[in-house]
Amino acid sequence: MNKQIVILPGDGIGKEIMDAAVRVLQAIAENFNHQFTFSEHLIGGAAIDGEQSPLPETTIHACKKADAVLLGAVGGEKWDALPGDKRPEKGLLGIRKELGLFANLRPIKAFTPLLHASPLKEEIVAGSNILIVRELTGGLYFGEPKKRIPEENAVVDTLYYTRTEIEQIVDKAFQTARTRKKRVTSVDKANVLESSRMWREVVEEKSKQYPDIAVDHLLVDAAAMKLITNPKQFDVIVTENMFGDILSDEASVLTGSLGMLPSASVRTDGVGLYEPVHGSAPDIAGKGIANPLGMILSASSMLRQSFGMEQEADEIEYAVETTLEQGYHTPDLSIKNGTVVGTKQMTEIILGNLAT
Ligand code: GGG
Repeated sequence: MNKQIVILPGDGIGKEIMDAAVRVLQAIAENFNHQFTFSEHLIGGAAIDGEQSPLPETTIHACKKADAVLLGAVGGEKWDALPGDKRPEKGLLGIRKELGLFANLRPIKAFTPLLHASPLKEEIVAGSNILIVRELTGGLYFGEPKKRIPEENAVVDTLYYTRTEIEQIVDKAFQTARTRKKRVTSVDKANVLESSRMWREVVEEKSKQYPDIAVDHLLVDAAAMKLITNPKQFDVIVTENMFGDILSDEASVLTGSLGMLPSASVRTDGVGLYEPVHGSAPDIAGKGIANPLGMILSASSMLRQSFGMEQEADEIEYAVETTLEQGYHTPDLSIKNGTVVGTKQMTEIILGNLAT
């Protein structure tokens, strides 16, 4: 197959981890006789420096024409003083909106060799396998007004959702649950927020169309507690934009490191965007020690979800798992009697573990 892939390395460790993912994809292309063409574009702080905009038109145009988009990470101290609408993060939010990517799928799987890497007890973590379905183009991140009000020395952000937006993400969660253990937990704050009360109504209504799926509701505070005390109770979690962002970082504790988590941002059809959950980690950028696994697993998710390449995706996941079983890990993780390696060495070992 011929596929055009746009790569947006972004900032901080973005370039290092993107190099790792591209090398793995090139090896897969060779092994399976595919042709992947990569075209690199600017986003985030790198785009502010190069093009005076966190999301240049050329980047939007290239992403819309591509078969899939891979993104590293955005942000960094250098751009922290900029106003909200000019910051690197605006580029990330903007490209999700431009591409209509309303669903962000964040799988959280506890790999057996990493059970000791989690600060939680092994019996709590072992066997956890959760998918957080985060709404991605609405809520507090996008609602207007969103501004400072100098005359009142005050500030406002708006949590706005249309019923249609809630329906489409809830549908996505139910449909995805059909491919898993058929359990959906909807997370909200319905005891306080009007938006959450509508969210709950929609989940109840939609659940009638999916009688094969078990549904329950949890308040976000309770969900945060249960994620680290009884994670095995969860299969699919569906929630609004900000709750999903926070809960998935918390859930990364189950895997041993935020660097392990991949994500897929998708819509009903068309181009998807794949990126690790973590940010640009400026403190370790350029040191060659970033964990490339969240990025590599995002590339594997791209092969599976955008290109239907199941065997190719399985092969990458197998190579990642084998590498961890062999005890290799970056410094953010720990494995009993393991070997600490840098980003490039980790990538070489994964390449060596791909079947040829
Ligand atoms: N790879 C993800 C990334 O760069 N995250 C930084 C960030 O700004 N995240 C906000 C979000 O995911 O909504």
